[in-house]
Amino acid sequence: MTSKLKVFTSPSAFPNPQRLRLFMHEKGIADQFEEIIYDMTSAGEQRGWRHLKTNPWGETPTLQLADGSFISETAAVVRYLDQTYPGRKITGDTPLEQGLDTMWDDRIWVHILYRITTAFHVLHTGLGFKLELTNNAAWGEHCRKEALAHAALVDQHLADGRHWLLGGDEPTFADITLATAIAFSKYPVNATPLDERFEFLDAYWQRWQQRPGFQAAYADRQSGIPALDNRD
Ligand SMILES: N[C@@H](CCC(=O)N[C@@H](CS)C(=O)NCC(=O)O)C(=O)O
Repeated sequence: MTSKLKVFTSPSAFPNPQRLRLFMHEKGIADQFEEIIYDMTSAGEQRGWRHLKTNPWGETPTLQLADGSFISETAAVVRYLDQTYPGRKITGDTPLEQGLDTMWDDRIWVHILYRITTAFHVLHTGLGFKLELTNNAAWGEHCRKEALAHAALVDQHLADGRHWLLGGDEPTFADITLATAIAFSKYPVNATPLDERFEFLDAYWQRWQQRPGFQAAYADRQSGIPALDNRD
């Protein structure tokens, strides 16, 4: 019997559950949860009726609370856990930090990560024929260009030598979103590796890989990125 809260996720190749997983490792609370990892592609468990009862949007991640209710949407789950558990406040300590973290997280999620995931879904069969019904090369290509344009703005922001988006000593949640966006840009079928295109994002990506929390979050070796999955 376990009294751990359940979190419904996917392998590390999937960027939104990975944002949550990376947050949990950076916060030091990952071992306090029971993780149920769905088979996202061939089985498509996330779109079956059992999961739809927990999250009608048919997505991961989803967290089950002690009273049996559910909370989903990555940023919502992260902000809830960050406030509930002790330790470093990864979504920011002060109201200003929280505001800036949300600003950067929104910019990166909406304009970079969501663009790349849309390109993933519409440029090829994405999650597989059982799940993907839309193919739209022009839309996918537009999304890829938007992601690159916004990544260039973030690269400029990092050009002043700061290590993390807010300029502090440790990454915040927006940095976690940016790390997963870079990782997903490198996913073989996406073929838009942001670290190879942008100098400061490259240094930033190297910096992330040194962190124990990052290494723990990618320990399943299912990111699809050879440099992560084959490291010592
Ligand atoms: N807005 C959602 C997006 C979640 C999302 O897109 N999750 C993907 C994995 S990265 C998913 O579950 N996709 C399943 C599907 O499309 O069937 C969030 O932040 O939680």
